[in-house]
Amino acid sequence: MIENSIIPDAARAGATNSDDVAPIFARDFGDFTWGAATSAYQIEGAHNADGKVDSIWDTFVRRRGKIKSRESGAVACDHYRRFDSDVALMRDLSLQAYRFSIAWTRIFNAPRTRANDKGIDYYQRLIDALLEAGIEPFVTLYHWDLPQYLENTGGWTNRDTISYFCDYATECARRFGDRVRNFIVFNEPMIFLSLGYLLGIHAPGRRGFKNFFAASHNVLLAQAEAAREMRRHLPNAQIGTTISATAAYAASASTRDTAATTRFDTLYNTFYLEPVIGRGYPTQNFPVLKKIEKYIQPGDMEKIKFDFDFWGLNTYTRKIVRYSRYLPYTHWRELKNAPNTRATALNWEIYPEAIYDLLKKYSAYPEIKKIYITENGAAFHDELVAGRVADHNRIDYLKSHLREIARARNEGAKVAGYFVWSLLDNFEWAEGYHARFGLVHNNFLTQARRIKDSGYWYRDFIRGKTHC
Ligand code: IFM
Repeated sequence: MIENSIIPDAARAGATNSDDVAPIFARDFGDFTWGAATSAYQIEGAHNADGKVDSIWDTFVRRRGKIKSRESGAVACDHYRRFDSDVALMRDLSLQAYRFSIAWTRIFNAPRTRANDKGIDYYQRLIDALLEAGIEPFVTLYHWDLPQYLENTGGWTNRDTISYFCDYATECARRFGDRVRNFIVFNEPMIFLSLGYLLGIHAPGRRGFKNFFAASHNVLLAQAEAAREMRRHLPNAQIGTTISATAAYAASASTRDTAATTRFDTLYNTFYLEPVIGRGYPTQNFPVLKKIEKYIQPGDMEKIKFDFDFWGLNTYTRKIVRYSRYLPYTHWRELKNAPNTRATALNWEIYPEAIYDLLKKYSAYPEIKKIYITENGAAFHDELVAGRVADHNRIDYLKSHLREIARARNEGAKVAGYFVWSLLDNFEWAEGYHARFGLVHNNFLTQARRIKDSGYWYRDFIRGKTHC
């Protein structure tokens, strides 16, 4: 939990949002990287092109009732075929960096086989186009799209998947490491493991503690083993990994509410961090998490550690947490957004101070050397009217969050860059296409792209012509 922060709201010193605050320009952030992010399944489409096989998301979207409006990422933004013009858009936006993920199923289309040259070639061309445009690639190895052939043998619940992941990471290091300096091993373990292995609402649709804890432990082992392989092959690369983070505030100062908030914070914010930095699983105050111990083999807690060059944080909103005697295991409930608070199209409360609190929280870990905000942004019901998307709500969101990042950085937070989620409107998993996060609007029927007002604002901000 964020210490001493009980529903802080307007009382918080330094809270921004008023009009009479001093302007902050990109240059005020000093040496900082400005980018945007996407992931393979959410934008590439071309789901069976050039030797690509099914991932768990290709199969999951075919299951009735799993995705709103029965949509899928089979075509998505067709970025696989349009990456050249999308890189031109990134250049128009003056992006300095672009975070994207590699689809494992384009690289290896069967277990223990030769890598698929066409898949490799696609990413090499994308990377070359980025470098040519002066845009630094930040490459995520795993953004949730496990090969279905591995799911068929147990997926992340099977320890054998660790060595398959290491082979894949090694291949990426060998084939892309000559031109990529920044790698991110996993995207948001907490999210894909809880939604995909505990609650069954994301791929692969499994449920229950057994799946969740076995998969969680194996993912963290795979993360460290793969990172070690990559560092061995690429001693000069920056190897990082990305976690999701949600600032949690207690609904009251009562002991029960603060203890519930600590449990929430443990699961959401530290469970997938602390073992990696050598502190072990933080199970002390949250008994159900001890179930993971059943999956720990001798030597694992050494193997699970890795000294990452940077940590990516993805963060969007906050939660206010209250104790609940009725909810088993966690004994908390998240309060609904208060009526007077602003929220996005996914009803995520807009609370910029959360990013400040999180940056302070993670910067306090001596083991964390550097942080990138690898995702932050907002979904709104954007409309293209007479060729323009006037998404001023998104501009406000970005400005208010950037101001909080500047505040944290001025106070010593180790943050070195910011990536808007997302470059393009894209496939928002179980939500389908209705949640538009892009700086660039996409017409999913024609694939016509249009830079939104927020994209122009971000471009001008990066160029130093406007401020937040
Ligand atoms: O779209 C997702 C992304 O894939 C992972 N982080 C959160 C985003 C918005 O929900």
